[in-house]
Amino acid sequence: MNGHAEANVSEPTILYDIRDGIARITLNRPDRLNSFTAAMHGELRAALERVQGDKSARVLVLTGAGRGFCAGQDLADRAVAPGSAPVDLGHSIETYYRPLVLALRALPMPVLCAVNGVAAGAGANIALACDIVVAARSAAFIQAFCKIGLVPDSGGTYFLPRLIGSARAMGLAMLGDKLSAQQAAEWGLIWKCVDDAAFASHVDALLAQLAEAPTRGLAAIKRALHATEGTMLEAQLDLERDLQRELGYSADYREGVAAFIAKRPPRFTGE
Ligand code: T3D
Repeated sequence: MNGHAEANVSEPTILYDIRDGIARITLNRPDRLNSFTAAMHGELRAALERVQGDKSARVLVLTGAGRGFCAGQDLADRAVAPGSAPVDLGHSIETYYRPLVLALRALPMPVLCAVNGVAAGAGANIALACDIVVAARSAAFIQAFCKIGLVPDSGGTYFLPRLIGSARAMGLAMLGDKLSAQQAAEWGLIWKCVDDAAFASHVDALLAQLAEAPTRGLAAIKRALHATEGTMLEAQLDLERDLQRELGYSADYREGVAAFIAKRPPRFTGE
């Protein structure tokens, strides 16, 4: 059930595009600050499967249409008014948010989140699940869950203390304050805050750089850094050895070394 009529029922809630190795996914419900409906989750999942299956994709960017990035769950997508039948939110997390976070983390390429505007609730934490987060100066991050009696989901309770420490994580999660993009960058929650006027060109430059990088090497970096969250030093050293062995056989490694020796720019193919 949707409490709001969509502005245009034929408008896709997810826009997908791939060009020059850059896959772009745009959350596209701008009038509702790109909040998630079941339909949008379905379209997003299909788009992520397209990226996964497209051998030409070497970087993914996730962003939002309009003035917001994503306001989390669409609170009007189903009836939760007092007196109505209770909703099983565990089912929603299991079906939609948990697989989404895991899919973003597992993609074997860098995932850049271009936070163009406010990121609230699950919208904030889905941004944090991406590998590199760049935010426009006018954007903000809000752990809005406490305002409606919920716990940060989509990995929020995991990412926040790891990125900014438990004191700040607890404050954000319990108070639900708006954290400016600039403060988020200063705290180490995100990679960078960029002036609005320079945001699009900055994101494009990063995407071009990532799309021309040794993709397998970047995927291995992602895997190794994620693994530190559950391993001890010895296991991590083993993983680094295994990844390095694998990458040593890659065409991009050979190209990188040959380019260095020849003092010319490398031409990586992602192989
Ligand atoms: O439920 C489950 O399945 C479990 C999973 C939960 C995950 C979650 O994400 S729970 C948290 C849900 N999100 C929120 O609680 C955030 C709600 N939104 C806000 O607090 C504010 O909209 C913002 C702080 C994000 C932005 O404020 P502002 O003043 O810039 O914009 P606005 O005027 O509030 O919003 C613009 C429109 O978008 C407005 O509609 P209107 O008045 O123009 O018709 C507003 O109602 C709508 N909107 C914004 N967020 C949501 C939303 N509509 C539905 N659901 C939303 N989350």
